[in-house]
Amino acid sequence: MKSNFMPLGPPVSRDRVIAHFPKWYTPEACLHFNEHFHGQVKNACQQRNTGTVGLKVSKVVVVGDLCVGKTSLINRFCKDTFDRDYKATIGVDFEIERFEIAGIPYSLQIWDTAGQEKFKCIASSYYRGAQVIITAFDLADIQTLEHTKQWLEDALRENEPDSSLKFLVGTKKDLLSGAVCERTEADAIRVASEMQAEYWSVSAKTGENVKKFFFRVAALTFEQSVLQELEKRDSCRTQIGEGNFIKIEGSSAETQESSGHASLGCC
Ligand SMILES: Nc1nc2c(ncn2[C@@H]2O[C@H](COP(=O)(O)OP(=O)(O)OP(=O)(O)O)[C@@H](O)[C@H]2O)c(=O)[nH]1
Ligand SMILES: [Mg+2]
Repeated sequence: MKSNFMPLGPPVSRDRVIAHFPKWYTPEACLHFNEHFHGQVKNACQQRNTGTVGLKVSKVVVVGDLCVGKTSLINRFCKDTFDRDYKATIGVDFEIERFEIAGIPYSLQIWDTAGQEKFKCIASSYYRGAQVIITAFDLADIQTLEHTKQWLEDALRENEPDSSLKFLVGTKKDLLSGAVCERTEADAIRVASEMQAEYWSVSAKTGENVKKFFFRVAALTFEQSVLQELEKRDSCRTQIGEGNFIKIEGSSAETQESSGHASLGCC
């Protein structure tokens, strides 16, 4: 069954087109090593057979201590801006980013949450339904790395087990260099492995790795969405047989007609 879907809104900007699978930051803490889209995903995209994935908006939440640079990271990617002055996020905010991945439109809704304790209650009510959880810390402030496990735990509590892709991001890479940077990264990679998260170091100030990071997030999320769609379709495979009755694979001719409607409903 081919999807004849029409993407909504203006065309996707050329610098949001992802044709090749983006690479990890470090193989020591990455979600998978594949250098290409999964075979089934590639086929589905080539045949424009990705179902509702092109209409989907996947939710990404960014959490972490105050002042670690969550808003700056999002603003660098979404608006290509950087502000040296700190303006605390109050509650939550979000941006929608539209991509074209392997020829299929795909959108991320990126939620920026407040790190200040007094806003935590409001922010945490937006954690639910996150397909991606990005936990950020400041590479120049090691204490913020120590708090990342708690931030992740809080976000996971609001979501189904194993339903979210996890990323650990060290921000303000421009402030560190040499041995200090290497030592902090090594600590962060260890924490990321324990969290089963993919690790990235970025700088919102210089823009280093920011686009690469969000492309990786978008591609991994897209691939997961397509695989889930294909799996859902497989587990509920129906076909219209001769004589216009619903035929369900593996069931007898008698039960085919009686259970056909229920099965169609779940597809
Ligand atoms: N040098 C440097 N400074 C940064 C970078 N990213 C953010 N900052 C600065 O760090 C401060 C805090 O940045 P924000 O992005 O507002 O931090 P936040 O995590 O959103 O803070 P809350 O909204 O309070 O949770 C600001 O003064 C930024 O200019 C970076 O990559 N390099
Ligand atoms: Mg903020």
